[in-house]
Amino acid sequence: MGQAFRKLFDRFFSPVEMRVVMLGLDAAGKTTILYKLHIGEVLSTVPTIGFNVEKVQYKNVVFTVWDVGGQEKLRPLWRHYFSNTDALIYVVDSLDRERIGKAKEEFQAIIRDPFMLSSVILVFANKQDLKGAMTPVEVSEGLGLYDLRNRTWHVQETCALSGDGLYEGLDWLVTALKELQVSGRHIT
Ligand code: G3D
Ligand code: MG
Repeated sequence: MGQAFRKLFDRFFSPVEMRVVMLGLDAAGKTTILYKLHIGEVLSTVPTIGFNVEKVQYKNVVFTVWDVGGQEKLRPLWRHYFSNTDALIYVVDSLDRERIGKAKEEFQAIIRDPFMLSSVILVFANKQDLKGAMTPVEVSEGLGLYDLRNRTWHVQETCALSGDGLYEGLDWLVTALKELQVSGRHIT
């Protein structure tokens, strides 16, 4: 996984830093994904602002990761991490039907943030190995993706434990980012 991932991002290489934020409710699988990618040492910090941020960098690509949900008061502080975000990866626990409404609420707040308006959106419908998991279509409906206008998005089925789907999702992301850069829509 790590090697394939590095090859993928080498293809994308640009001297400009690329910022990816990976968000989702707690227990969605974000930390598992970060480690599964094997792209570097995961640095975990608990800033004084009160939420735990994980960070990993591979060449010009910086991933920052944190849990969302139940922290409306902290939202204004996210801005610090949102500025110049090229891509959002939103991770959903596909088995957690009870909290898909909460996942949607947080997701919609994030993508409407002015700093997020130009970022492409990759959704990982995670935990597909579990019986009863929501399908990608159900996750898309659950998050309200079909109602989005003028946004580039994609839902990828994943199993973070095995790594299934992670590479395919990131491959889509790299291609989408390249297209945006070529079309000049992308502001860095
Ligand atoms: P988070 O960082 O989004 O909070 P974690 O989520 O990466 O900590 O994962 C939460 C739990 O879900 C972990 O279990 C992890 O092993 C499990 N998990 C993550 N991805 C998958 C998946 O694709 N399939 C299955 N079956 N489980 C997954 P524990 O037991 O360690 O809390
Ligand atoms: Mg975590």
